[in-house]
Formats: sequence, structure tokens, C-alpha cells
Amino acid sequence: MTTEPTTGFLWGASTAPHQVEGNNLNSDWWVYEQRMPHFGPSGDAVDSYHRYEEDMRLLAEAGLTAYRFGIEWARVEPLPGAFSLAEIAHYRRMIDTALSLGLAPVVTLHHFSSPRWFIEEGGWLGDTAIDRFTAYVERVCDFLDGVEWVCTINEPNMFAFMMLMAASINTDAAPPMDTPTVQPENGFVLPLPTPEATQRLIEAHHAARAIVRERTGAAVGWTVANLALYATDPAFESRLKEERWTREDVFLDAARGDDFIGVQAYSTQGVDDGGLVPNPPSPDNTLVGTPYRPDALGIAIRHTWDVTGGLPILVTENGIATADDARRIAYTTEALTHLLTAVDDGIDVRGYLHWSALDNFEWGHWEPTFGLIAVDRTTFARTPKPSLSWLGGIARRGRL
Ligand code: IFM
Repeated sequence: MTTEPTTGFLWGASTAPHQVEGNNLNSDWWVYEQRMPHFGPSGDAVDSYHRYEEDMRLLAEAGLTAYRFGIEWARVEPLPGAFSLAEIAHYRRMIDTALSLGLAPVVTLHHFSSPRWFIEEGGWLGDTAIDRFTAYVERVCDFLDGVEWVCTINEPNMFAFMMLMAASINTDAAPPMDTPTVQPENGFVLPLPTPEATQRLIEAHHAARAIVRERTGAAVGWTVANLALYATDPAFESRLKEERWTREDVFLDAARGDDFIGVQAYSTQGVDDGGLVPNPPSPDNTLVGTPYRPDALGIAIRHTWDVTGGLPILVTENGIATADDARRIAYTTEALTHLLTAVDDGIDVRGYLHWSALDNFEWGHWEPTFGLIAVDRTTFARTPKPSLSWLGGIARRGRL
């Protein structure tokens, strides 16, 4: 097996603004968190809003060459049509900092959180959704000079469930569902994305793609959560196809015509004649309740390549929620072996971005730690874990 990745292969780590920045007061998620008694609110998060330079420097000094971060719509446009020049300058400084440190910025335009006013106005299914989102995207494109990778919407297939939380925004009630990213003890079956949510997100992605193409020189795509679904028995193959289409492939298919597709993979889940089978509890499960399956990345890369008809792939997320960093290294070693075998087989993979750069706010939960860097949430001191220098070493050598 060749372990030499393609020239210019990006080695990096990812974050999302709401999960690391802190005090994202104008976002819908800020509202949901305050209303869910069992949620740990994001609060100051890990204060990456002020400490992004230190965070990026740690990644660059370790040897990584890319950083995926997001722009927070609720900050850039805190009121409808009112754009904050100070926040725009902030994100421009982040791009400049990444570039000056030798990190390719991979910029996400929407990662689960939306402005509170947008959701109150009717949100993603409302009449104004596409106009509002595209106005924001147009404004952001004005300051993306030097950015070569833009992700429009993160995990539309997960976000389609989070959209259900919006039903409570104009009430005092708690949102009607918990986050889809952390599985409870008793197992868990994600609801199906509704056709309306799916179509609206595809429409939004295509509209954003056109704007990014027209106004920037960046490659544009979206990032899909790959569930690495499998039939628990050959008799369930046709049900597997249906589940895959609605939960994943419809979003991958909509990426045809994009410049790349973001692959995000963590674990696998079985399908029987009743649909998804809840993951059984096991001491081996990760801290988000999913089975330990480092092979999920290879499965996801191959499936994505097939469904998109050979679109270049950027692994925009892969990692493990664990308190044991040696386990993170073991998981990632195996995941990368699968990635490199796929490259050997001719699949065009452009980079690997680990989730996550930092331990962060896992959508209502703080216990599942995914980071290459630990953060003391009272002092905000950063402590790189051994996995950071390990991954940086791979990036420097360009081989496992
Ligand atoms: O933390 C999330 C991220 O926001 C989207 N992809 C999965 C991650 C881990 O659950």
C-alpha cells in the first residue's frame, strides 16, 4: 500500500464557530441552549473568538497545513440587512492569520447555527429563506480573498433534523428535540429529513454555490455526514437503499456540479426492515454513544465517490469523542490507513481535516471531547494533546 498522499494534500483540523467562539448571543442556538435544562450552554465556549491566533499557531507549529473554521452568520448580520463591519473585519483577520501561518483556510458559511431573527422570521422553510441566506453569502464573498475552499452548508442531512428545533423559537418552550449528534444510553434513531427540508437546503446550497463561483476564485462544495449504513442481513438491502437515499445520497447527488464534496465520517449504523437499528450500548462506544468504527472513513469515501460520480473529495471531518488520547491516535491511524488505500485505488482525495482542533461545545454537551487540543474552560489555557504532534508529524512527512 502506498502511503504517499497526493501533492498538495491538505492536513488540518476543523472547528465550527458556535462550538468554539463563545457568546454567540444573536444565534438561534443560544436561545435553545438556555431553554434546555439538561443542556450545558455554550457560554464562553472555548473563547476562540479572541484566541483564534493561538489556536491556529498551535496547529501550524505542529506541522498542519489547513484550518477549517466557520463564519457565524448571526455575528456578521445581527439584524436583518444590517451587516457588522467590525465582525466582517474579525473574520477577515482570521483568514489573514491562517494565511500568514501557512494554513489554508477552509471556510464554512453555515454550520448548524442561524441568526435568531432569521428563525423568528420563518427560518429555513420560510418564504424569505433563500433571499436572506444569499444576501449573507454575497456579503461574505466580498472578503474571501485568498480562500481556496468554501463549504456552503455543513451536514445538511443532520441540519435537517436540527431545523425541527426552530418550532419553539417564537414561544417560551424548550425545543422539541435534543441535538442529533449525541446518542442517549437507550440507543437512538435519527428522524428522517422531510422532503421540504431536503429540497430547501439543496436550493440554498445551489444558490450559494453560484454566488461563490461568480464572486470568488474558491472551490465550492458542501459537507455531508456520511453514516456508513449497512444492511444487518442481505434481506434488508432494498430498505438500506431507501434509507441511504433519504438520509444521505440525495444530498450527495445534489453535489454533482460542485468543485468538491466534504466527507464527514465517524461511525457506522445498521439497517433492518424497520429502518435504522439503534446502536446498542457498549463499553467500546465513543463518548457520543456511537460504535468504535475507524473503518467508517474508508466506507464513506468510497460511497461518496460512487454516488457523486467521482467528485474530488476533501475529508472535512473525522475523529473520535474520547477522553483517552492514545485511543484517538489508534482510531485515526486506522482511519487514515483506509483513506490512503482509497487514494491508492484511484479515488481523488484532496485532504484530511481532523475533527476537531479543540475540545469544544458538542451541541448541548461538554463531555464528548474530540479535540487535538484540550482547553481549561475557566482559564482558557490550551494544552496540545500528543495526538496533535502525532498528526502534525504525519503532515510534515506526508506519510503514515
Ligand atoms: O461536532 C459535530 C460537528 O458540528 C458536525 N459533525 C459532527 C461533529 C461531532 O459530532
